[in-house]
Amino acid sequence: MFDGLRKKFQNAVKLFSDREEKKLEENSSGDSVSGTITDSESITTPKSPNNSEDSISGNHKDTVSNISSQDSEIVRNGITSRKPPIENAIQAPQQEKKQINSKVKIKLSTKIKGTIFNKVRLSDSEINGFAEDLKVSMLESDVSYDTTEEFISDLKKKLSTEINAKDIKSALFDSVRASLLDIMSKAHPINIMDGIEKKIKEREIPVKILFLGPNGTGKTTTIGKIGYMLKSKGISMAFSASDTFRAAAIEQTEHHANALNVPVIKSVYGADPSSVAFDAIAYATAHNIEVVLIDSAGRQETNRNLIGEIQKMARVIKPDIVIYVGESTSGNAIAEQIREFSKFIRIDGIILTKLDCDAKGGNAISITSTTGIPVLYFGIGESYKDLIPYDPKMIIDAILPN
Ligand SMILES: Nc1nc2c(ncn2[C@@H]2O[C@H](COP(=O)(O)OP(=O)(O)OP(=O)(O)O)[C@@H](O)[C@H]2O)c(=O)[nH]1
Ligand SMILES: [Mg+2]
Repeated sequence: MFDGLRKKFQNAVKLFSDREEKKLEENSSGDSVSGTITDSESITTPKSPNNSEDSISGNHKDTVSNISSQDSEIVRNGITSRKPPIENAIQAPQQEKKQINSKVKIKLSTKIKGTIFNKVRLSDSEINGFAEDLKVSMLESDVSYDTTEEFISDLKKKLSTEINAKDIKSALFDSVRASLLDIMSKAHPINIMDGIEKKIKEREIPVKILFLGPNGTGKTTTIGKIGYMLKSKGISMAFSASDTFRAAAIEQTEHHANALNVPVIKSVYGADPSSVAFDAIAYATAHNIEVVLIDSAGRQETNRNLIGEIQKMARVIKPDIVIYVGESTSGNAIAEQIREFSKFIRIDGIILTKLDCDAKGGNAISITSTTGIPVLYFGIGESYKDLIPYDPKMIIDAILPN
């Protein structure tokens, strides 16, 4: 899980922080100890009128008055002159190249000050470069465009303050973590188990939970997993085999019901799914059963007939919780699918399945902020125990381990 994101985030942070720390190291060593220009480095100096080497001082200063702050001062025989950038040597008239082996005193830059005061402020271009690297990594990992943009602008704000010069990597990790947490905590989180237990306590039973989503995303398997979870809490339930459309769908629901020793209410293929759900609720009411888990056939958001059918189901049974089951491997398409579905039917929460098969994992980050609907659980395998609660901190720790 999250392998793609982990590698990309860590590479981006490591590359950038190594580069910055190296720059700082070089600059700070230049601050305290004079460096040496090697014999191979050539320095351009103006030719003095009397050809005396010592007279380079005054004339040269005029010639190079506009060189950048990156340039170095050359201290030679007690006289200070300037060293233009090696690749950008100023070609003044009557200059000659000389091989000089002399001491170099590197100028105090912001970064050297950073090493003195343990604080450093990254420049806008440095922040933009880092942000751009992360942005590409996120988009490649299926994080949605809008979420990526939002994350990047939040991160830039966080990075534009002073950060610890001694440990740039940790400072970057902390900022990235904080921005990720902001993004992932967008939709108000709901804990459906708490909600179910509260309703049971108040005797508002049966609690009706409808599962819907595109074909093959894992709806029926997830009903088995939620059933397993409810069972471990001692909560009674019935299953409604309301996928009367796909071959073997009824038997599949029955299989899970038998495995968990739960009653299943079913009909024949082609029967009205709403009436099967209605019967299941009546059965639960009659038997004091606390929860009804209602399956439905897979459907695409573009199929108006099947969307009409699920709307009817919602009208008839008035579910307490509607759960959209989508697979994380769908990439960016999933956010659009959910948005389309929610135009027709209220969706209270999302379960993102097959995260174990998703090499990228970006949906886990962006789905909540993109849709505004909370993710409830992740499906991480095919067995009953392979359902874990949505926990932004857990995801962040997986992507950016301490
Ligand atoms: N690896 C993995 N496989 C899963 C997960 N959830 C479901 N599956 C598998 O996905 C396949 C489809 O699961 P179903 O539960 O039948 O999906 P569905 O949405 O009910 O399918 P339809 O009713 O045909 O729309 C099955 O082989 C499941 O075992 C998961 O989290 N991880
Ligand atoms: Mg199914």
